[in-house]
Amino acid sequence: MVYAKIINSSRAFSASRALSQKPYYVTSPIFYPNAAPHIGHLYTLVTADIFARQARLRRPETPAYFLAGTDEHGFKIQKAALARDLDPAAFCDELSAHFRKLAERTNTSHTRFVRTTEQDHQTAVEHVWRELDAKGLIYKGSHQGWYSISDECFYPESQVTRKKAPYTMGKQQSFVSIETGSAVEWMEEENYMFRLSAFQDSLLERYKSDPLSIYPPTQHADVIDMLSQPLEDLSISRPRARLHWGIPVPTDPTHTIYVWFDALTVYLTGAGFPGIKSQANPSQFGWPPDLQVIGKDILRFHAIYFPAMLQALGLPLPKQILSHAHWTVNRQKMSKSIGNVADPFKAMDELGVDLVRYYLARVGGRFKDDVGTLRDELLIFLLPPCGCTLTASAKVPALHEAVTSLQSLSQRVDENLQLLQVSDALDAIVQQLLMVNQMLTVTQPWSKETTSELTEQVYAVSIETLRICGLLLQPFIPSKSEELLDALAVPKNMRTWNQAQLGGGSVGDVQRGVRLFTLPSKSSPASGS
Ligand code: ME8
Repeated sequence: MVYAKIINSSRAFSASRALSQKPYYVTSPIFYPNAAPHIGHLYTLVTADIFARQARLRRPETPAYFLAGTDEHGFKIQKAALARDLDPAAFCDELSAHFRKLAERTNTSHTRFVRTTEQDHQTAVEHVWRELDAKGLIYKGSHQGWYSISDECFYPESQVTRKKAPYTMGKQQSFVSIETGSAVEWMEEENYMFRLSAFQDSLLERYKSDPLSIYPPTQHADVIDMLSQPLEDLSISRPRARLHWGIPVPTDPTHTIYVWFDALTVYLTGAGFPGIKSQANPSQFGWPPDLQVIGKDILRFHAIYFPAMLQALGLPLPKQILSHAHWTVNRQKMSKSIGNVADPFKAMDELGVDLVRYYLARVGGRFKDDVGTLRDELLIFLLPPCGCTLTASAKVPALHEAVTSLQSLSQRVDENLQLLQVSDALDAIVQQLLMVNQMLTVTQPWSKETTSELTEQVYAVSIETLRICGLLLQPFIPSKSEELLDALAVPKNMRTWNQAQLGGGSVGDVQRGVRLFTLPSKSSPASGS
């Protein structure tokens, strides 16, 4: 019921998005370069890329910024570098390059790839710290709790459980996070704290009043739940003696800034912060993000910590978060730390970039364990017409059905994307192609028994379908759709979203799309015999 309401309000929302003249800004999380990337990272990148590309097609005259990058500080990286006996900076240089290569190989259209070890990012983080400090929102306190190095965060007592080591009769046990299963250790130290609790009410109010701000709705509800419990202040520094790999606290070099405080600021770095604050029109650089694509594991950081930091800075909040599920192996999250990963480079070597992109976008909502089923999914396109015998009277209705559906296709794809339902958007295009395939089977334009007028219309509809689907597929499979549009001789300047309308562009010398508007009525005898 709640979701029905959301969908109803989506039209107004779409209209407001469509009218905004601000550059579009989409972000992916910045990845820990503690090990090579896996298919989960690629999924996030491809999802964000689909939105960036679609934004450019919808408003070709307005820039669309897309931030990606690597999150290079913190215990996790310090530990991983130590394990390889490498200096953390050299370690990050090597691993960050893998993530950049992944983004490039996959054809993602990011406009910035920020490494948190870059100077302009460090400047932005220091600026945020100083500003919050000046506002009295940072104080020194003694903090204790269960810290997970793998997740780089503290967990409250209620979120931790004992885990007995196998075959030790319970004599050996460790403590783990209930949510992620990651090992936690007790830490007690003096930290700088951010007054997160001061923002509890305003954030709760914000999410209650904006059901579209987090997708899916279950996660929107989770955030409301989290904000309905008492919110503790956040520890945002570690003693430098324990954590040396990070940005020093500008006012106290014996402390290192907490890696999440540092990492979340990257979204501001990517939009030109702190320079944007002094500009007359800061939104010209894209701020705030229109969409933040994240895995559900980092929802709390993006839906609570970062918006609180922004409210503290007096900056507008990101408009929407798309919090996706995880790719799993044997029901366990695919993870660099566990090592149960599927290699995206191998998948792309074997299957090609666009096939992998297609698979991720199409089945992303359903989450298979690996990419092994990809070929099966794609076989559907290669199936020959079914060859079943159909009556002549079915011919014109099949044509009508295909045309009617084609007329509303771009709107349906658009609506699904605006509702952040990527796989439904792609599915609508695939269903249209299947429908036209079926139309060809039914109308049999190659048969002598089909009138030449109907044959011509069927071919025109088929080509128009390929043109429109080619345009709409651009965000999902950019190379293959380009090949298709080139083959159809669709001019490069006629490949925008607006042109994905029936009769909205010329296809080589096939100008017959116009005739589609004068189709015979469903019951017309022109249906062929
Ligand atoms: O959390 N399935 O980095 P990270 C789907 N540096 N997506 C997955 C996935 C899986 N099994 N595993 C990872 C961090 N991802 C922080 C982020 S942002 C300021 C800092 C995707 O390398 C998913 O989007 O552990 C997840 O949120 C992201 O990779 C980050 O992974």
